[in-house]
Amino acid sequence: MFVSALLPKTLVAAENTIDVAADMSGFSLGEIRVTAGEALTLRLTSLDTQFHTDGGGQHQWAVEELNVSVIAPPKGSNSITFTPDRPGTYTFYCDICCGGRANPSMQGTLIVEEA
Ligand SMILES: [Cu+2]
Repeated sequence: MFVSALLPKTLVAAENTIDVAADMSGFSLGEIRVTAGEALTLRLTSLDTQFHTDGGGQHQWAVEELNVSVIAPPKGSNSITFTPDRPGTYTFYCDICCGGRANPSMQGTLIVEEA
């Protein structure tokens, strides 16, 4: 796609690993752009401790339409590797802490661009 060539690639780290941190105020990345058909690893890190009453310090990164979900333990990381094959705009969310999926601060946009 012509437009995508002009966009900075800073959101996509080397070897297609994308790091996202989460705490009670939301995700460190509100928008993530990837390319359809290319495998990527999403590494989610929770910045909260186990003493959080809401969710126990766990956070999730999930995209329902892509059947992808990863849960990071308190003060820890977890990753998932997947290949989005359909271009589109998807909502990723955490369904664990404060209000879950309905909480607007625990949401972001995953943009899968045509290769
Ligand atoms: Cu969360």
